[in-house]
Amino acid sequence: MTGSPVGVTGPILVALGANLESERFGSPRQTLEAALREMERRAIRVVRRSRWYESAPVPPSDQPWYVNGVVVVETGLGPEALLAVLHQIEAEFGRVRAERNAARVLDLDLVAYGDLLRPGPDVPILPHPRASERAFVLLPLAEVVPGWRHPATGRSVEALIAGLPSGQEIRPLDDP
Ligand code: PH2
Ligand code: MG
Ligand code: MG
Repeated sequence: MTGSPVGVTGPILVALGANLESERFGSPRQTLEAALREMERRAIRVVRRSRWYESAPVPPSDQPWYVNGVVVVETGLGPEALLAVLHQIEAEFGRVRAERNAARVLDLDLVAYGDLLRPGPDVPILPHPRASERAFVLLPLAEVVPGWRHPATGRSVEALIAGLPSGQEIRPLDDP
């Protein structure tokens, strides 16, 4: 992939999610659109984007449904720097870090940084450890990179989707 640091092949994938209104940006979908513009402003080029999806909270709860999407980006930033910028954008957008899976105005997750494998625990695990179990990541991912293979397991995104347990409710939103 052009624009990525030397030695890394395969797409850099960022998953976006939101399920709370933002005072500054409005609905979750408007917030996600604004977040994409902010990424561009910070030299994270969005080269492909999925449709937006609405999805029930995972695990099931009485939180509002989420809006989710996945984009392919190109950037000269390495994984640490990219994550740092994504976290800065979340903070700028008013994200309050509460417990895991809490409702949020903006979530920007680095799903994969090309074929890079990082085991943790001292660095964030790559690919994102929960992405392969989540319909709200896999369905939009299959749209932007059909045939994508998990760099650790070699399983295709289509196979991962086929293996999802039933019950994760998700549907594409109409185009604007
Ligand atoms: N994000 C979570 C937890 N649960 N559920 C949906 N539907 N969409 C999300 O983006 C999401 C979630 C933690 O980041
Ligand atoms: Mg997340
Ligand atoms: Mg996150």
